Amino acid sequence: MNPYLRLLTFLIPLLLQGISPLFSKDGYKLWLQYHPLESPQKVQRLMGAIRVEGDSPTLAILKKELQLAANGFFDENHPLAFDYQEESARLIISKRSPQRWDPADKGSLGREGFRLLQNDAGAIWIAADTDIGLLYGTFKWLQLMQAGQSIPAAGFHSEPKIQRRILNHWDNLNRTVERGYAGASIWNWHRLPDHIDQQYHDYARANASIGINGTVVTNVNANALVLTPEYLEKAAALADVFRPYGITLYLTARFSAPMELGRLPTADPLDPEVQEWWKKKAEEIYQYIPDFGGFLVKADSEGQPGPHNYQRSQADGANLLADALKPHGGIVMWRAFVYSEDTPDDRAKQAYQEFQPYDGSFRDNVIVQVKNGAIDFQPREPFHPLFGAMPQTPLMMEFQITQEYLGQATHHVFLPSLYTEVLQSDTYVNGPGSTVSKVIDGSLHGYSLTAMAGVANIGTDRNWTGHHFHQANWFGYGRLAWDPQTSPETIADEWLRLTFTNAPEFIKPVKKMMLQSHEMAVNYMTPLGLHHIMAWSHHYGPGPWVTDRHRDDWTATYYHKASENGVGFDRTASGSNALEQYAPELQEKWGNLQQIPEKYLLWFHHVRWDHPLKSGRTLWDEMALRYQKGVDEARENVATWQNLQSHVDEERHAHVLSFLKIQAKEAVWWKDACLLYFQQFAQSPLPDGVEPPEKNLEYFMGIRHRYVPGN
Ligand code: GCW
Repeated sequence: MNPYLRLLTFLIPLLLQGISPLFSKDGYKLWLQYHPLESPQKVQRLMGAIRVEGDSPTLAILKKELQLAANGFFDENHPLAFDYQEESARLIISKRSPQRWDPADKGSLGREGFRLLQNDAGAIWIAADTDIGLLYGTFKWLQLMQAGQSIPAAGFHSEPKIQRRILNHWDNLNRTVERGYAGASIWNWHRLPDHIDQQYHDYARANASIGINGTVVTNVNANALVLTPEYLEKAAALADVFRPYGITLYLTARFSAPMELGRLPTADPLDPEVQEWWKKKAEEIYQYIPDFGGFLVKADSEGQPGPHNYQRSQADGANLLADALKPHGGIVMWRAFVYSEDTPDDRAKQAYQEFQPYDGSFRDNVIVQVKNGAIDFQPREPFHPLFGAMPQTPLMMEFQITQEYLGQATHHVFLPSLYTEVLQSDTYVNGPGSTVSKVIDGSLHGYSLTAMAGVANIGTDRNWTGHHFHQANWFGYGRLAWDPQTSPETIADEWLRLTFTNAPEFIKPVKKMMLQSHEMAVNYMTPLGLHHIMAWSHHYGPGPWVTDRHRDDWTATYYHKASENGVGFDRTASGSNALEQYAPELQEKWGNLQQIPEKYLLWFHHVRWDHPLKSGRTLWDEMALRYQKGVDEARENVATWQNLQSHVDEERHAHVLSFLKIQAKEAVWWKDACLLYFQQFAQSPLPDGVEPPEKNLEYFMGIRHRYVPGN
């Protein structure tokens, strides 16, 4: 052989070996890793004889997914065929038909549900009534195989409990992302509609794999431009990509668009010309996007225009758009995040006051989108009092997946714990057991529309979400939107297996780390019901001293009210009485200093520093020890992860490790800054076990971060 050729044959494999890890383990593949199966024989046998019935863009995606999985699961090259005869097929993917199915199997699968069954001969059937149901079923089956699990003997049935499972992107047309910490917006509006980036497909595929079926691609702080033909054409190109993955596209609507785009003198919802303008606009949108989902609207909030500008109600505003969309099947998701510019009252009370009196006045294609708590995505908040208070108006949940107030890109906080805490909270409106999840899934009040939204944490970072572990929050959000009863533990377990490995020595400690991460972050940021004490505007790091700004309710002192007499916001009858917006059972329990769960203590009460808590310690000592506990755990996480090096590829291991170190360092920053600040009022020494700060309060107050992303 020619010596050059010989050199090449020697060099190429070496080069490939050297190069491929660089590209393969950057996290881009999310939970769809498809790493080699530990015992591949059985799955290999099944995938060696597949029958997929039917033909559609969705089924083409399904076949491609099976091929991708096979390429990863098995060592050798494994081209699949999908046309085995029924008798010889071992994996059958088909819609249900009366001939094939056991007459006992009459139960509904809905538009999106599926069933996995195994027959006596060991063949697997993935069954559904729609192509998208088949795709969901296939993803689930592949996930079970990756996780080393099998289908239960009685089969596996799954149907979403919530109709619309949506991501909200706070992405601007210029590709900045409000409160986005993982790079720029993945929507490249400038290149659309002609260039379809592969990432749009990958995004849709990732969402379909966890059952997300809708996306609002533009920021709620809306730009009317997206409703112009130029941008509608671009949005339509995205909708075309998403459609076969079962994903519906929605847009945000700026309330003043009739003035900005239509040059009308008003945007008054009761003005006939305004109504006509929206009607025409809706018709136009549906010409571009025949299955357009509808509008998400932020109105009368933080500078956004809305019906208040014309002394009209939120219902007037929502109904205007609902009427325009109705003939086309679209819906309006009208946000309840409305609060006054002038701080007339406790901010926590305002959304309820604004919406509750209008229960029953909204059109049937309106759903009111309510944040999980009454302030704003704090590390911990009691559930929003609107849940349970609007039996005649469908309410949907808005969770934040992006971590605006929770350490942003670098702090590992597993959010399904937070989501579940809210979903399982009891509103008591129809007696005990009236949980928020039953409000949301429609079962409590018989809502005909149900939905959940998650503010996305996705950007152009190679691993999509900045922190590898924040992929678990996207994943977990999808799982909970499909079934709000899914436990955080199940979600963590599944995500770890799909993303990293099934090794129990890895799963056990890392799962523990994930499951305690929310409580840990609450401890080092805002223990015992403290809230909104982050730095001004960008919310990165502590800022309990923030005071005296143009709006009171954006300052920290407004919320913690610390003085020598104590700390906390009195929301009982002696204070703002926000408590009155909850059911009597909760008023009684939370209004009582002895009975209120300590996690909500300073949310509802102003408490003396020497007030004794359940531990027997004073409020001050307990607060200080909680901050320390958060720090200790953040440090332990670094050690835990360091020990797991042999289970994780080098690239992801190093990435996560450096972020965990940042988190541990910043937990100390939080602890020191907050304790020094509150100590001025508590006037007590730090209790034993709390490390004294190395810097003084002035130092912390002097820290300025100028270019925090997402701001
Ligand atoms: O959480 C706050 C954010 C704003 C955001 C607003 C909202 C999109 O600080 O950046 O605006 O809430 O939810 O509308």
